[in-house]
Amino acid sequence: MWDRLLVDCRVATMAGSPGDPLGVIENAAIGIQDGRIVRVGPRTELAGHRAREVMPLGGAWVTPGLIDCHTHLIFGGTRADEHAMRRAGATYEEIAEAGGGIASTVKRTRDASECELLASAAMRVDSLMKGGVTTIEIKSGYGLDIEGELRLLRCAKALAASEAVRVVPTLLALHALPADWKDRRIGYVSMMVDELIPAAAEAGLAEAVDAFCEGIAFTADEVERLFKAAQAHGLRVKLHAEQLSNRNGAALAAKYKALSADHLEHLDEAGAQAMAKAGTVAVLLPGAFYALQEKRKPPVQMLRDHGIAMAVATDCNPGTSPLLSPTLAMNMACTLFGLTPEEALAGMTFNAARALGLEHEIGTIAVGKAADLCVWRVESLAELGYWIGLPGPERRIYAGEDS
Ligand code: DI6
Ligand code: FE
Repeated sequence: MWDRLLVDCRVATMAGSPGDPLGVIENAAIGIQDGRIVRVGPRTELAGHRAREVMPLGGAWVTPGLIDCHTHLIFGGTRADEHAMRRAGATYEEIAEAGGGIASTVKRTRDASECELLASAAMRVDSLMKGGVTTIEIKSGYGLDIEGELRLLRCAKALAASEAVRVVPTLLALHALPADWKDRRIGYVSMMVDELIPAAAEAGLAEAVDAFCEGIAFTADEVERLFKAAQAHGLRVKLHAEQLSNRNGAALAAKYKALSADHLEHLDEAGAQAMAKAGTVAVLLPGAFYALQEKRKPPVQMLRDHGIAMAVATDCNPGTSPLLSPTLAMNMACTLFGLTPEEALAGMTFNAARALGLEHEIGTIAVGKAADLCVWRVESLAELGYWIGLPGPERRIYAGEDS
């Protein structure tokens, strides 16, 4: 006997075909046992099965639980003051060069106790969960020294234990050069490459390694040193690439078989070709584009032409994307970047799973996968990309349980 049987629903498995990208099953049923999906199909095919709990869903839509594959949500303080400065005309780069930006969050993060960090991060996680998220990637990157970065990864682990959500920790090892290392760039990169990566890998605190490849951050050569070390320690890589300018980050990411290259507003043809060849996912972050009031959009048609998978994420962070809603991220991906609602939903399910290297476990409704599901009281799933501020699903099921 199964634990649960969801009936009277329409299912988007997200494991469809080019002609039916949502993989729709009308009048469907989903069997759940031990937190996993054991059957999905038309109800008539599941008719003989019994379950301890039968849940009639009154014709609602069921999708995989949403996956937010790019966040930086553990940090101290906020940057609401910079939001005001930017409204008065200052640019993100100007604020960063004047000692604000990431450096100011680093200070607030260092000053915060672990308890304070966890409490404020839990509020952000809860908001994303209410929006339908069942898996969250969380990057470090506001420590900027060995202990500070490891501390953030330990916080991510603590959140994973306390919240009903899967947390995927990423070591963002090269995010910003601290002011006191200004004249010692090479030494700083060496510290992260030679000490931080081995320490994080040995402690099992990170699934992947990330960096910010940008004029105000790190060069492609510096990032390459980091990627070599990550690979030597068995960690996958991903990269903040071509956000504010083109630094050949996408091609570098592809060279190291990165799971994803993220942002990509300034991606060029060569970068796209390299990503397509390597199977690197493009993670689009409309919250940062919106908050920075950028003009240049990621080349979505170029990504489509190359068959590059597109994911969508909140980039939840205090500086460039204080975005707490996955449904708003999907709406913005449609309205600002021109994704179809189906692409936006694939971007927060199947393609987001690929961006985390977890496509065998989550991202579609299929036998053997985790029973992470959202039940949406909508007429059509196009509404997920349509409402501006849809609060979230009617039910969110994580590992087979409502939460
Ligand atoms: N790119 C971003 O958009 C964030 N980090 C990064 O590498 C910004 C983080 C911040 O401003 O605090
Ligand atoms: Fe980011």
